[in-house]
Amino acid sequence: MFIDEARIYVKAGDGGDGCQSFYRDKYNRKGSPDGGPGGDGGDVILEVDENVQTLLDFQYRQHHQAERGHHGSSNHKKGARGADLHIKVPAGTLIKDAETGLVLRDLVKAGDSVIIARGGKGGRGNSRNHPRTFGEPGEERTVILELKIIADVGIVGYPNAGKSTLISRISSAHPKVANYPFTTKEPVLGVVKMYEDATMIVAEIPGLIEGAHEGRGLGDKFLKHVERTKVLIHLVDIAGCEGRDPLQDYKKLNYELKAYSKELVKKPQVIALNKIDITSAQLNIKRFKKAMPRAKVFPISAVTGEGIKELLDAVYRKVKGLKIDAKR
Ligand SMILES: Nc1nc2c(ncn2[C@@H]2O[C@H](COP(=O)(O)OP(=O)(O)OP(=O)(O)O)[C@@H](O)[C@H]2O)c(=O)[nH]1
Ligand SMILES: [Mg+2]
Repeated sequence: MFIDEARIYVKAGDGGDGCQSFYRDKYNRKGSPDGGPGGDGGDVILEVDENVQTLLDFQYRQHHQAERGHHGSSNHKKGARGADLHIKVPAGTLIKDAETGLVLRDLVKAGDSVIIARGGKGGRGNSRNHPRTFGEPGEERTVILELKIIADVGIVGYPNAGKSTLISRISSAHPKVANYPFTTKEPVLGVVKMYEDATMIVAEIPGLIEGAHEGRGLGDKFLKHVERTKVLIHLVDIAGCEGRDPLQDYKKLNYELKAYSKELVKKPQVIALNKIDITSAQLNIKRFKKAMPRAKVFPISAVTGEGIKELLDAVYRKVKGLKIDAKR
């Protein structure tokens, strides 16, 4: 279970100003007041959309503003109301006030919605008894959105195996990629679009090394996330860039999973042999296949993209509970 969190600033539309105007003609030189009222500002509404699954998009857009009301005009004409702003969030989003931390609403299911900032009232137009007034400001506030997510797929593998490179390539997430271990220190979530509306949520699980279950490296604190995923992509640096033996990496990591929980190691795994663009990979692929003749493996390059489509198809089929093709 991951907690996806976003902090957004919302501002409802200001009310439009009332109009100051006098109707004059040759019989009415002094003029009679005919200023129209301003329109109300639009509200900001949070609503559940079933097609939205994470709060990732809010990392790129934090400011959200509804349209202001239009100003009134002469001949008592009222300004148009500002359009409401509908912000789409996933089902299960908890909305908290950023200042007080109080829960404002829990949007549980499709169709749930809440107005989190009300538009300002439009001003009044001038009349015989009143001067015109200005529109009121729309409400503004900062809210925290919180969502509990269960990832469909966990990417596990030794540090530097290319987990961040892979998740950047296949999903909307863009964690830092660097040629040293432990670049990623927290799990990273990404949404993979398969086709049309079909998506799966993938998580990079960082920091697993030999001895992780005893607290080495970043320890076992992220393994609890893996327990809730349906399928694992076990990513192996098949080029052996770190000077280790890829086959040993694979075995040791499985041992860590098992040491943490016997159930975890039984989870369906799809084995991806990464970095096949490096020459040393070819020999290691042969060795790997020879040592594990019954395992279906997917040679890939997270950098060039080779083999990734086949990998994702197989993972997606497993997620959906279908069997992958007969082994190669
Ligand atoms: N040649 C080649 N290099 C790769 C490939 N995938 C990843 N790399 C490189 O391997 C290094 C580590 O990649 P990351 O994606 O940061 O690996 P990671 O598993 O997320 O590593 P940590 O987060 O540090 O545990 C980077 O220098 C990448 O450019 C690949 O398919 N081919
Ligand atoms: Mg990483």
